[in-house]
Amino acid sequence: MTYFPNIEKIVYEGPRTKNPFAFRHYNPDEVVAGKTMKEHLRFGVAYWHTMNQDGSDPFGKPVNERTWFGATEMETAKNRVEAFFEILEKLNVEYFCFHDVDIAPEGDSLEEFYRNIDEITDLIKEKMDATGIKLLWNTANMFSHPRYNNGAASTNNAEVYAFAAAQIKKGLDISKKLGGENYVFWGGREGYETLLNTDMAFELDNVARMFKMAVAYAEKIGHKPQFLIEPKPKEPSKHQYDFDAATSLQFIQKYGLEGDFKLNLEANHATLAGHTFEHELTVARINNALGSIDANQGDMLLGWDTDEFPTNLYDTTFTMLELLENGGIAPGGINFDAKVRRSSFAMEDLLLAHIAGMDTFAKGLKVAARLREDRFLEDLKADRYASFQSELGQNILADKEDLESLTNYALQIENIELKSGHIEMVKSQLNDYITGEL
Ligand code: XLS
Ligand code: NI
Ligand code: NI
Repeated sequence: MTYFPNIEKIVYEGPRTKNPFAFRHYNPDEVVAGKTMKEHLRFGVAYWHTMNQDGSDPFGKPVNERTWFGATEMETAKNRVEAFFEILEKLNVEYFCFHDVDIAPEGDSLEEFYRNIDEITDLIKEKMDATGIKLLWNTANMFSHPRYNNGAASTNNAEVYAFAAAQIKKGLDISKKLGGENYVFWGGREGYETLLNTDMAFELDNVARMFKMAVAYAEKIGHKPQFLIEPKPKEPSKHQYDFDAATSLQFIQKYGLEGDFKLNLEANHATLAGHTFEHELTVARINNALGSIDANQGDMLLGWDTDEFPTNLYDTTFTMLELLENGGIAPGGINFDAKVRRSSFAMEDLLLAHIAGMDTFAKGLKVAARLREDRFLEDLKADRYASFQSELGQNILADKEDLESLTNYALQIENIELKSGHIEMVKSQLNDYITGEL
């Protein structure tokens, strides 16, 4: 049984191909900046957007044409595994990510949920063994069920806290079973609606307590994935605790979680927080916390997490510059946390949309590599900070100066010469790199 009978495995055909089911830039084994594109990009497909998303929105019913629905929820769940691995293989993608509820029906009790998860992960494991496709990360969905109305690890209800723990425990068990390389915590309901009834310190202590329990359990079962916190400022909660990279890092540092936790950064979450994605990536990188990426893009005219497939070349170029500067993203990857638009409802759009995202990242990688080869930004920055190469600058950097010595120096200065940044010219030159003229 195949769900995409008319689509062959997608291969690289170069930018001039007219075949929509071909890569125009992503050539997995091509070496760029010392590594193959495949090694650089470590693409992953998100189960939830690809297999579970029905195209409905707050104003409209489901529209997506999907052929994997069966007579029971479990039958559908099994069909989805088949179809999912067909997509991964046809896209030549090596990694995938999922929430517990994406793969298996929750049933009427925790025991039933566990049984369903066991059965489906057996199937997933078979597929992984047969194809060599690997689990980038999994996570527990602790935001959709009504019990999580007031949060999961930050809940006001101790029994809900216990339920969240049970989902995380199972999440780590299946991470071990499937050899997951990372484990993600995105706190969709970990936040508050109003401070009138919220004890923020109490809730944050409890979130950290839960994370420490997760680390302890991973150690106990002898399977420790890289733990990742995924920041997002809001939505669904009005205010989410893991607001952005800087806030999440402060949390990690306050509770001494640096050794086990890094960040999973999502482009659309960055813009919701009022940052560019490259800002978030830089904040994580300079704090040794750049763990993995949820690749998507938002729409500046819409104020929510629209999770569009990344097609903006400037964004992917800046992202790849950061990833190269970081020395790579492994054991993280580039997970397409992205969904097809409501008007892209056909089955084949699932492949076309991923091809678009993969090509945009591949092209971004090539541009970023060229920029680095030419030392375009390095030279720009070296020139901008050149005054720190002077005797005065070197003394400051060597911590040889103090307020008094600097005051003595300042008193001798007759005229400070400032240099123009010529930033418009820089941006125009960057255009030439992107269009391939440079
Ligand atoms: C939602 C998040 C979510 C996480 C995984 O906005 O991006 O999909 O990536 O729970
Ligand atoms: Ni995400
Ligand atoms: Ni998101």
